[in-house]
Amino acid sequence: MVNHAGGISVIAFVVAVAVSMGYYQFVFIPEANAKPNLPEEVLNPAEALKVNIAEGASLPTNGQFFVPKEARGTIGVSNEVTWTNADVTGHTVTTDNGYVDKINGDFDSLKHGGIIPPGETFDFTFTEVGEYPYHCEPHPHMQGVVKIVENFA
Ligand SMILES: [Cu+2]
Repeated sequence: MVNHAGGISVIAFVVAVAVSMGYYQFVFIPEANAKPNLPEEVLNPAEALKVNIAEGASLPTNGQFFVPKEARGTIGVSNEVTWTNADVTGHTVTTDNGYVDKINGDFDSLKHGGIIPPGETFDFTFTEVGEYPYHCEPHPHMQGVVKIVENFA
């Protein structure tokens, strides 16, 4: 009587490894790289935070630049920000750390139409919780941060 149990378990092990590698390569990685499937209220929140780009903001002595300097929103409620340029000079809203939103791309007005002209607005929706520091590219003394927090409702 020959015992085949050893040989069978080696074959079973090889098959299991092959299957899990295939799953990782052809199912797990493509899903991890795909755009996340997010609820409508995160993609299009009911409210947008308002940040004013102050008149005279291009001058470091102005004291007021992005107002409020810290804008705090809630995911699924107010995770969108509208910047309004109330100055007579063009400005940008540009990420400090190269942040790229999985849905809406680069957090940088320069990648979405360029410098914000006087009287115009720039809008960005953050689809994940986090802290997003930013500045104005031509005027690096202009600094702000958007904080998107969890919805505990
Ligand atoms: Cu500026």
